[in-house]
Amino acid sequence: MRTDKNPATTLALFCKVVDNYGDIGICWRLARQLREEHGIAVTLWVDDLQTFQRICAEVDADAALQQIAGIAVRHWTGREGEFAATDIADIVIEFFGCDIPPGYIAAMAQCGPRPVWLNLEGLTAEEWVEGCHTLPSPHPRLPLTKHFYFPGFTAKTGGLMREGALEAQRLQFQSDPVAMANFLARFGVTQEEMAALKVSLFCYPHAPVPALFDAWRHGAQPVTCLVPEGVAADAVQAFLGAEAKAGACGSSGALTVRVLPFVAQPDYDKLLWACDVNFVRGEDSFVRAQWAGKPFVWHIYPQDENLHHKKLRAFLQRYSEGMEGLDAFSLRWNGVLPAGAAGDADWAALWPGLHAILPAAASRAVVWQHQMFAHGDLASNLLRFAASLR
Ligand code: TRH
Repeated sequence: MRTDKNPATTLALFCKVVDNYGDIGICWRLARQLREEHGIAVTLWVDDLQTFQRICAEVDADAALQQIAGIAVRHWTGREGEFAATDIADIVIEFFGCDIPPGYIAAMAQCGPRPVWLNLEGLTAEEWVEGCHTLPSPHPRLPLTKHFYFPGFTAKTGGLMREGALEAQRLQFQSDPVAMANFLARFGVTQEEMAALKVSLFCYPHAPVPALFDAWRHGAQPVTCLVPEGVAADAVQAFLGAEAKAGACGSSGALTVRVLPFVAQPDYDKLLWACDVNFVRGEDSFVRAQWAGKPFVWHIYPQDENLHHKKLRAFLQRYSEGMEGLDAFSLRWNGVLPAGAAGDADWAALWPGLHAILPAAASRAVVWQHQMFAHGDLASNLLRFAASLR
């Protein structure tokens, strides 16, 4: 294989958009970083171009093949297709076990040398990940071995995705109040709203948003909640008494809710950097909130048999370090009842509990960030592992 510094290295990344934006959000970010920072010629295979378009406006939802930011984007239409060995990339990544076409796998077996084949898994803070990271999985019939690759929060995992220039960009933005004010003003945020506690809100529809709005409304501190269009739409609509479309805004008591457009990924980072507290969800926004160096609350993607409760607790165990206000709030935000608890959560107490520890959470966010920096970044770690297999 050519080295990861060699622009001729080719990589195919297969992404199946199961639900929401996270899968394509992660794959698109990874593809760009591999191309821009490592000179890899990336082909991104995506089955749902319409969802892709929401986070990247340049996407043509009808194109079988298109070039965006130096990346070949192919519409992945199914399991059919015949491929020759010359079609196969040096590194083949299937995101989250998305089952690449059998014809592609058959052609991989014809290659000499064989491509590196990785299954890039989802992020979890659970300990078992360390034992499974980089494990081989030989193909039952063909002379091919796939390896599992896990992102994670420890040195025994692949780390977290982070662009090389991200931290410098963030620090520059956050040290420039005019740039931050101009950014927020683009969405109609007024000076008065900027002076309040600024909260970005990205969560799944089942989050107890109405109860939180009530707590904010009756709280002592003014809160400006910036919510992307389509997020918590019912609760936002009920609060505004009007359709929750971008540009809509309303106030009641101490709370102002403003609906933003769903912005492109780089602007979403700026939103996180400009807010005082970020509510994030899934995987990618959850990681971006960690790079923002600000307090955040995670709404985890729900899984069967409440598997996500375990994952949430595993993360909080690593992260929340004595911040009971964050633990209590996060568990209730995710519908996890603390042992012995029953009935409705008391949001009028949970919010002040979180609010009181925000200074501690801000300090923790910075310490955590530096701990995570020490593990390098996922794209570089992954390429180093791929090179070691050849
Ligand atoms: O969209 P999500 O809920 O994705 C989830 C998770 O990835 C989960 O692990 C997966 O299994 C499930 O989908 C099927 O949340 P996530 O991961 O935060 O992805 C959102 C993406 O959208 C992220 O890349 C940030 C981006 N985004 C924008 O670009 N602009 C915006 O305005 C907002 C709110 C988000």
